Amino acid sequence: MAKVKLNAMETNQEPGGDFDVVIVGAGFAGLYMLHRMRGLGFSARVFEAGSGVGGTWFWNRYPGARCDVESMEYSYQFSDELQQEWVWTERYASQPEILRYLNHVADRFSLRRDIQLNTHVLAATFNETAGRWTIETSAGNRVSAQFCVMATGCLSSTNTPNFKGRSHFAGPSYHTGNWPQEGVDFIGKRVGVIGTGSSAVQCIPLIAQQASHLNVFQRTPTYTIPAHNGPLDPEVQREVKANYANFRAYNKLLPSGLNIRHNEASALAIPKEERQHEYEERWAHGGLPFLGAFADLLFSKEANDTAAEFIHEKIRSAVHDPVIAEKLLPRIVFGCKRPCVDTGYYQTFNRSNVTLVNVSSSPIEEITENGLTVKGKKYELDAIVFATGYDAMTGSLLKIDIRGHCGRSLKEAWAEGPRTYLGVATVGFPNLFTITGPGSPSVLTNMIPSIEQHVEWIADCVLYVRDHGFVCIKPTLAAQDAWVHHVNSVAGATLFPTCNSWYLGANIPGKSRVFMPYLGFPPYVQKCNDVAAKGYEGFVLIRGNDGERHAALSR
Ligand code: NA7
Repeated sequence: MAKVKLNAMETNQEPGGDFDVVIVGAGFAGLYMLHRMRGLGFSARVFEAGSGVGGTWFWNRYPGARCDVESMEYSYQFSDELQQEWVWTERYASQPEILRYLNHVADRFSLRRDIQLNTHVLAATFNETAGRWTIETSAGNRVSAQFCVMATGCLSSTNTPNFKGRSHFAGPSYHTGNWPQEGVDFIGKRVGVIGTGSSAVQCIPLIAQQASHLNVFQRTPTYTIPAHNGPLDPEVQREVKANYANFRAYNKLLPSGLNIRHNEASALAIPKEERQHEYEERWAHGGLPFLGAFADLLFSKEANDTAAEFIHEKIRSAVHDPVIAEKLLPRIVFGCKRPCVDTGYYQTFNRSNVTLVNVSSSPIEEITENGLTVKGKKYELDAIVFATGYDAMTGSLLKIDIRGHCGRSLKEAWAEGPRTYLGVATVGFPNLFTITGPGSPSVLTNMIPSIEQHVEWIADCVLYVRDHGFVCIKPTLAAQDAWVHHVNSVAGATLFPTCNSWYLGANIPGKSRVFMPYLGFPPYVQKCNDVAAKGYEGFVLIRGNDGERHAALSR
């Protein structure tokens, strides 16, 4: 930590400046974007809200925070030296280990000198006459940039529901996505965890070990697959590293960019025993590869039911009390919310100090000074943990007052749900790019290759603009409309829209219900490559003097 603080002090804090590129966020996306832009000779400045680099992995320090993608995959591949030298210690890396990795990356590529920490970007305004963005920050910066890249993350704007009486609670409360750096001691405390998504599933088993009593307030039971985490076998690591380029290239051809073996068979086309065998093998292997058990799990409700039933049986056998087990059974389509990956989640409900409280039919009524009430019953608590998720994919973007063509805000442009071309650009916002934005595969993939693909595509695009004498690039309405239509029709053919997931924005009251990510990493990459190869098909490229540019941008 001392080192991070020192580097923060060393960071350039000039209030003004003109840059080729301003990048918002210093997580996986922002760090690589900076490295790439600098490598191409562009001047760049990164603004980061946190007091250190790391993004998601800086903020999510709750007990048990861990990646659900295996360590050998969840890392950058742009530098072979980097991927060869870094040694992962566990099959699934913990938050502290990933944060150490990102700090190593920041140091190894001397990134810190262009990163300003402790700085929220408040506004980004496009000036049509100058053809440049003006970026204003909480630290008083007012800088200009030809290009603005939003590397703000898909799950970084926390959602704390506005429960009645929330501010009356006398004890400490925490959101998993904004956890105190110094950690939290729950020993001897009566703790309430609200939510049973991925963050809750990771922290509940560990908080239960400390708390005198833990109440888990569950609205929707979740599917979770055991991680079977453990030390990473050095031999496995050596083998992957010996063939890293091929391993990475192979994974990129898989639907989620993840090293999941996809069974092409239908769950319904084989005898029950064979199906059970496949599920058992996947359960024993652990983690997200369970999703690849059969080709039709996300397309046929009948096929999906077979997976749901299998997991129901696993829950029944893990949880001793049949009444509690029944309450834990998820009734939604398996996979329509991202499945969790756990260590001892269901077993935690066998502990005598853990109570599962159903808040589905009777929601939390009120938070009081000493706890909260459900159905008139009072739960006394010393601490509350909000594991209540995020305003995903659009939340962090819309918190910034982004104004493009004619001063129109992104909030207005996306009032009916986000609309982008390829998830990287939006009509009316020239020279603005979003890394893993809505309309791109992002959260349905291994995020790191998705981020790298976007960073490289954006960097190539900026280079093309510069080298061909253009000054601005913006998507056409026709290209954007066609892409949005395509994203929706692909999602519409699946079971994804059947449940109230954050993929659909359904967890945020008032948010438009639109399926935000694009399903299918390889076709997406192909489409992006084609667009670039055709001279940025679907974009308008603008050159010329101030007057011509202004006229072109105003159209
Ligand atoms: P998630 O997956 O969005 O989970 C949030 C949880 O909080 C979920 O169980 C919600 O229930 C629950 N929630 C939200 N609002 C309420 C209210 N008002 N009352 C009761 N319960 C509520 O967020 P996570 O942080 O766990 O995981 C996010 C992603 O990070 C995850 O998908 C992985 O990709 C990594 P609901 O299901 O909405 O009924």
